[in-house]
Amino acid sequence: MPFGRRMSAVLTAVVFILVGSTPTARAVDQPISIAGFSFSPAVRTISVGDSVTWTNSDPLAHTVTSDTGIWNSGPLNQSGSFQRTFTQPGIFGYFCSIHSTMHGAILVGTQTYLPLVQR
Ligand SMILES: [Cu+2]
Repeated sequence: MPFGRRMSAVLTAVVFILVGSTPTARAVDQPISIAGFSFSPAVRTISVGDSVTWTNSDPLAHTVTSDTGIWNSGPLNQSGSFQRTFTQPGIFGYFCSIHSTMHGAILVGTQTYLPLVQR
C-alpha cells in the first residue's frame, strides 16, 4: 500500500475512533410511577434534555401539575401517562391538583442550578 494511502487509512481509523468514543449526552426518558397516592420517586434528578414520563397505577385519577403553572397533565386515569421534556436547568416542583398531599420535584441539570426555580 502506498504510504499516502496507508496514512489516509490510519487517519480515517483515528478519526473514527475519536468520534466513536466522544462522550455524547443522550436524552433519556425517566419513568416516575404514581401509585398509592404518591409520586415515586418523589424527587428525581435528570439531565437537561431528558424527558419524564409519569404513569398512573392507581385506580383513580391523578394529575401532574407544575407548582408554577408551566404544565398540567390534566386527569390521568389508571394506566394513563404524561410525558414532558425538560430543556432548561432548574427545580420543577409539581403536585396532584386532585389530592393536595401529593408532591414531587424534578431537578434538572447539576447541583449548580439548584437555586433556580423555573417559572
Ligand atoms: Cu392525585
